[in-house]
Amino acid sequence: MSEAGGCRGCGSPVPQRAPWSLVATTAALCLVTATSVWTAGAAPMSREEKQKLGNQVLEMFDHAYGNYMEHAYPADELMPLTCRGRVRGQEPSRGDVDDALGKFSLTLIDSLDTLVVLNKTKEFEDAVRKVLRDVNLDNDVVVSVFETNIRVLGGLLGGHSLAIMLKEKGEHMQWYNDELLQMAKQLGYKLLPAFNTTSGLPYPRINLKFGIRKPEARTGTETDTCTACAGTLILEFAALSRFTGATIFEEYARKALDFLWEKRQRSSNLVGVTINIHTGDWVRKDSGVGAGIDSYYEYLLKAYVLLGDDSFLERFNTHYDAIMRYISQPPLLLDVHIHKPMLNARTWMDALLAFFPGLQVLKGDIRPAIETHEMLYQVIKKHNFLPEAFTTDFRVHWAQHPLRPEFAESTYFLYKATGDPYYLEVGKTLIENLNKYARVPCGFAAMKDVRTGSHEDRMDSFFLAEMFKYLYLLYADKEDIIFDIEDYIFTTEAHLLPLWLSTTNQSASKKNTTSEYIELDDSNFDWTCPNTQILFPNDPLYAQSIREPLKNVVDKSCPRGIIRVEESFRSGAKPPLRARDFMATNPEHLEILKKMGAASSIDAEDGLRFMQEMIELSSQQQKEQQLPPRAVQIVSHPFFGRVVLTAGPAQFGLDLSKHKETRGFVASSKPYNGCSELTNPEAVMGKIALIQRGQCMFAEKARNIQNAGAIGGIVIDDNEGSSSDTAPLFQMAGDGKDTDDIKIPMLFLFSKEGSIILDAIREYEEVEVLLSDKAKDRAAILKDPEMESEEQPFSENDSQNQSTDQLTSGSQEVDLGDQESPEESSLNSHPESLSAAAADDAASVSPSEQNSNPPENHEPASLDGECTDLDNQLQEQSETEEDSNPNVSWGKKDQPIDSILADWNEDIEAFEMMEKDEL
Ligand code: DMJ
Repeated sequence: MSEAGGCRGCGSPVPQRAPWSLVATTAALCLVTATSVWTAGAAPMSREEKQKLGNQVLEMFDHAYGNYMEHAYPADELMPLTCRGRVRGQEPSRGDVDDALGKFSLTLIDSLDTLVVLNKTKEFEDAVRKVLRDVNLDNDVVVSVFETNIRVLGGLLGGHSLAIMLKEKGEHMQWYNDELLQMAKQLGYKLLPAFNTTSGLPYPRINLKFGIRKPEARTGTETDTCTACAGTLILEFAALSRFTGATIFEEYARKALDFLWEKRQRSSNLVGVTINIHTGDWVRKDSGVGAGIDSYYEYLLKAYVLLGDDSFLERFNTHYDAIMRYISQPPLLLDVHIHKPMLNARTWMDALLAFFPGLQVLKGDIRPAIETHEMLYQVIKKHNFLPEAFTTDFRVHWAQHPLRPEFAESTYFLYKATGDPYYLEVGKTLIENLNKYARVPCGFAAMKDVRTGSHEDRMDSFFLAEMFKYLYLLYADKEDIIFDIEDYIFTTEAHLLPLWLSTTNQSASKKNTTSEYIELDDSNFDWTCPNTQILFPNDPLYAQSIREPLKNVVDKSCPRGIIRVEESFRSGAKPPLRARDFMATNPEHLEILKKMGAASSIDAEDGLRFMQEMIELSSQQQKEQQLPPRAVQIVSHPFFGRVVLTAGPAQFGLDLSKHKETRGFVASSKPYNGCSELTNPEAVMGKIALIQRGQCMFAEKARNIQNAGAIGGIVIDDNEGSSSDTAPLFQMAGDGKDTDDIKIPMLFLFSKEGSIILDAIREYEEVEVLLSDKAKDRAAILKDPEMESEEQPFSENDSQNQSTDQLTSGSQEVDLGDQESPEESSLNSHPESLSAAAADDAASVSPSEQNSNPPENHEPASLDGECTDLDNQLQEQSETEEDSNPNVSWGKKDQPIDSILADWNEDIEAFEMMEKDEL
C-alpha cells in the first residue's frame, strides 16, 4: 500500500479516512472540482435549462419503468413493441442474450438504485418490498455468471447500499433489516460452484437451482469464457464479502483476477478476448478495449479505488500502457493481436468501447478521452445512435443499437472532469434522439437498424440501470440528489457501492495468495486522478482545442489503411499489395503473394493484412448482393410514427431507396394469400394491401394486388412466431421472369411484426403506414394536418396514455367478409400453407446470412482529395516499379513457411470468428 494513497498531485486529502478510502474519495473529488473551471468555449447552460433536461430524464424514466411495471413485471424485461413481459422459454430464443434472464425480475432489481438517484424514494421503498416478496433466486434456469453478477448481485448490493443510507437518514426504509443483502448472499453462494475449475476462472454459465455439471444443471461443459466474464467480479464479490464478513467471495474473485494477470501475454502485456478456463490458453488472441475485455480493465482500476490495493493499480497501469501503445490510435481504438500487437486484428470498432473515455477520466488521461469521445459523438451525429460496430472509416458494420449506455457514461465523466458545457449539449442530443427514434407508446425500443430506424421488441435492463442514472446525474446539481454521490463508486452496471467498504472486513485481501506486497514507484500514481488545475493550466479552451481538429473526422474520413500506405510511401518503401488491387492474373501480384509471410516482419505483416482484407472484401462482396432492410412505420393514431417495424425488401417493384416513401392505409386482400385475382378490389384500391405468405410466388401476389389498385403490399409470414429478432433478414426474390411490370413497393414482415399491424387493425380499424428505406422523422410525419391536430408529441402524459396495451386487450372484430380474415387468424398458423410456401415462394426467398449485421447500403465513404490522390499514386507506382530487392532478407526467414501459414490460418479463423461473434 502506498502511503497517502494513489492520488498524488491531486487536491486536498480527506483526513478522517484511511488511505485507501482517501484514494477513492480524492479521485471522486478531483472529478467534481472541474465544474467551476470552465469559463469559455460552448455557452454555459443555465440552471433552468439543466433542470428542464433533468426533468425530461425523469419523465423518460417514468415512461420506461412505468410500462415495465405495468405490462411486464414480474417478467425479466419489457418487450416494448408488443407491450408485454419477456419470459424466457415463452419467446423464441435469442441465444446468449437470453442468458441474462433468470426469471428473477431482472429489470426491477437492476433499477433499484436508479430510483434513489432519481429521487424516487417512495418508489424505491415499494420496489424493495416487491423484490423481497416476489423474487425467487432458485429457478431452474441457466444464466450467465457475468450478467447475473453485474446486474442482479450488483443491483441487490446497490439497493442495499442506498437502503441503509436512507435508513440512517431516519426518514425512509426504517423497516429495512438487510433483507436485500441476505438475498445477495444467497445469490453469491449460488454463483460460487461456477468457480470450481483448476484455474479458478468461473464457468460462463450456471443453473440457479442445480449449479454446474450435474445432469439436471444442463451446463458446465463449456471450456471457454470471455476475459471480461471472468474479470468483472471483484467489485460485487468484494462488496458482498465486506458487507457480510464472508470472505470467500472476495477470495474467489481475486483468484480469477490473479490467474488472468498471470496469463497476460508477457511481451505485449495484453490479454485476449477468450480464454480456456481449464488450461488458461488464449482461445481468441485479439485484444481491444471493447466487447469481451472491457470491464476487466475497468474493474482493475476500480478495485484499486474501492479496495485500495496497489497491486490492482499496478496491473491496470501495465495494461493501460500497452493499450495506449498498441490499441489506441487516437481517436480510434483498434483491436490488435496479443502476440503481434503492431498488427490490427480488425478494421472496425464496437460500441462497447464507448465506456473507455470514462475510464480514462478516472485514470486521469483526459486528452485521449476527449478525442475518442468526440469521434464517437461524430458517429452518433451521423446515425443517431452508436451502431454495434462501425468501420475505421465510420461506415456501419453492425447496425443494431440496444440502447447501450456507455457513451452517456463517458459523457457524464467527461463533464465532471472538464466542466465543459459542451458535454451538456451532447447529453441533450442523446435525450432528443432517444425520444425521437426509440420511444414507443410502451417504453423505449432498441434499434434494430440505425440506418432504417426500425425497432426491436427489446428494452434491456441496463437501459434503466445505467442510461437514466448517467443522464440524470449529468444535469443534477449537488442539491438535486439526496445523498452524496461522491461517497460511492459505480460498478460496470452503474450500481453504487460505498467507498467506506475499503476499511471494512479486509481479511480476504490478506488471504490473497499470489499478489505480493510491493512498494510501487511514484510513476504508478501519475494521473491516477484528474486534477484540472494541471490539465487545463490557465486554458479553459483546452478541451475544445482537442476536439476541434476532429470535428469532421466522420464526414471526411480517410481510411486507416491508406494512412499506413502513406507512411510507407513517405519512407521510400515499396507500397504493399492491397487486397482490393489484387489480380490473380498478374504475375507480379502472385510473386508478392508467395513471398508474403516468408520474409521480413514488415512483409509478413503485409501478408497478414492482405489475408485479412481478402476475407473482409469477400464478405463485403457477399453482403453487397443483399439488399438492406426496409421499414414499415405505423403513422396513424396512437402510434404517430413511433413504431417502426423491420421489413424485408423485395428484389422487384418500386425501389424504396430511390423513391419517396409510400404512405397509405392498410387493407387485407381477399383471398388473403393474394394468389388469384382479388375479390375485394374496392377495399384495396389506393391502399397498401396485406397479403399472407405462401401458395404462390411473391411476384404473383404483387401483380394481383397491383391489378386491384393497391399502391403497395406487405407480405406477412405465415410461420407463426417468426420474428426479425431471431430470423435472418428476408428478401423476396422475383419469379425468374421479367418483373419490370411490378411498379408498386413490396415489403415482407415476419409473423410477429405482421401481427402488430393486424392487432392494430382489430383495435383501431384504420391503420396508416409508411413504407420506406428508413424511418421518417416524426416531425415530418406530423406535418400532415390531420395528425397535427391529434397529437402533441411527447406531452407530459404521453407515456401511459397511449400504451399499446390497448392492442393486446379487448379486440374489436373487423368485418372482413366471408373469407378467413388475417385479423381473426393472425395468431393461428396456416398449416396447409406452410408446406405450400416451402414449395413455392420459400424457394424464391433469399434469406440473408447477415441478419444482425446488414451491410451499409452505399459505397464506402468517399476519401478526401489527399487520400484519393495518394492512393492513385501508390497504385501507379506499384504497377510500374520492379521489386527493388528480390533477395531481401526477411526477418522471419528461420520460421518455416508451414508454421507461418499455420499462423495465418489461425488469424484467419480468428477473423472469421469475429465476424460471426455476437458482441
Ligand atoms: C452493461 O450491462 C454493462 O455496462 C456491461 O459491462 C457491458 N455493457 C452493458 C450495456 O451495454
